[in-house]
Amino acid sequence: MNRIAILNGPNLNLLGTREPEVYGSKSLKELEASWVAFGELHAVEIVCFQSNVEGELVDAIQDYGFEVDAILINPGGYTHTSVAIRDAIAAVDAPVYEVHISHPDAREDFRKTSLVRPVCAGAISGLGVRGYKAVLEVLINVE
Ligand code: CA2
Repeated sequence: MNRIAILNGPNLNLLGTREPEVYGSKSLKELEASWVAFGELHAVEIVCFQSNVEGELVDAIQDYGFEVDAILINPGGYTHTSVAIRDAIAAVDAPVYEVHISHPDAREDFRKTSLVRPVCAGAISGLGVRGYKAVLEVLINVE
């Protein structure tokens, strides 16, 4: 595992500003810096990208999906709606892991369907923002 991309979708740029009981108190910038530093400790390059725009996430999946060894993606609200993001995940070589901070299955009914999960290699939810690093630990095979 030499290079991993972490992609975050709509509204995740607001992390740390509202609803800390659901989404934690750290900003996305702080979290991204901690993931990059964790990768550096283990000689793995971590690249991070966030967009509120569906097509930009599709572009990022296509761009990184043939370059990196794995992708972590939190598609935010697009998880439940985006055929385009699902199709992009299915089209690339890199295994893609779905990450959610909250546990959408235990929330509103409209969050109970994930269009991306069937084409992902794995998924984690409900463990707060620590879920991202938990996936990194498994992929890099360290704690
Ligand atoms: O639990 C997750 O990670 C979600 O992907 C978060 C999405 C939601 O639509 C999904 O159903 C589950 C929403 C992200 C909103 O992020 C905010 C962060 C801070 C303040 C307000 C919103």
